[in-house]
Amino acid sequence: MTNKVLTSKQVSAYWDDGYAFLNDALTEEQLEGLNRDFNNWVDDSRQHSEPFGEILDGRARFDLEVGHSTYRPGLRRVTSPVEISDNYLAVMRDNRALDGVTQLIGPDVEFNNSKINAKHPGSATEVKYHQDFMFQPHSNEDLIAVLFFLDDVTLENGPLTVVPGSHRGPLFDHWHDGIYTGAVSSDVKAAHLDHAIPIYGPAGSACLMHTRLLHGSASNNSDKPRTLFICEYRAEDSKPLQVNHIPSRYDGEVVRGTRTNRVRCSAYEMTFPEVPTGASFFVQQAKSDE
Ligand SMILES: O=C(O)CCC(=O)C(=O)O
Repeated sequence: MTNKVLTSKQVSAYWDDGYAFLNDALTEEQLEGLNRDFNNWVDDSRQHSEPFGEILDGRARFDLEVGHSTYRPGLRRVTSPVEISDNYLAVMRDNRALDGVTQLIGPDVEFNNSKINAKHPGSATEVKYHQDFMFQPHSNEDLIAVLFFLDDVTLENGPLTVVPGSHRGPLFDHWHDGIYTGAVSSDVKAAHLDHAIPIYGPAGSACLMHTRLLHGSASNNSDKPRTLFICEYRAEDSKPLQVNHIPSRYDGEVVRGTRTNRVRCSAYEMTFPEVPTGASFFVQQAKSDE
């Protein structure tokens, strides 16, 4: 039986607003393990000047931001950390937020993909406004991204910002002038920015986010890091319609409930995204000034 970590008020707020915030989504031991491995990867990155490592489709696993150096490492993305760390794999398979995901879209839940997004102190890295679903069309929209806070997230260190209720609105095109930018147009952004709110809280907490929710995040203007471990899950009857943009050998592993071999379809239209060739979606988002 699933632990009910979300109150019924939080469950209905999730469907109204498109997100839920959960304190203590990680145990102290889990948090320590994740941070220890991440800090080791940051240390490894000091020896590299280009994105390095390799994921299943041959792209780099570790992505570096502009200005990265031995003395000021800028490791901004680790793709699919669950494949190279027992700590990340164990958390992906079992954590308190997954109980919340199961309450929302269960009982049968599959793993979709995972990544780390890091903004080091003073990092210029920002995430342009987008909807995750536009990177990963599925037969229905019961997909949730769990964004685990590996550091305290504050208003200054580049918190996630979300537009509450936008998951109930349109799917916005992420193609502009024939280029897949992985972001909404500047007009769409401008129309929603006033409604965006920051999500912040202590290390170990998590935000559970609907796949259609419009969101982004600004650069880190503080002297503290902001690191997120992002794990995406889907209802087991939500079938992918395109290759996973973050492939891993754990794609489709049932993490709660059972395999039903059923497919459920919802009605929507969109243009297929571009299959990425760069080390992360930061490369796609850099293709436009939108
Ligand atoms: O790192 C962030 O602030 C947001 C992450 C995000 O939107 C994503 O990776 O889809």
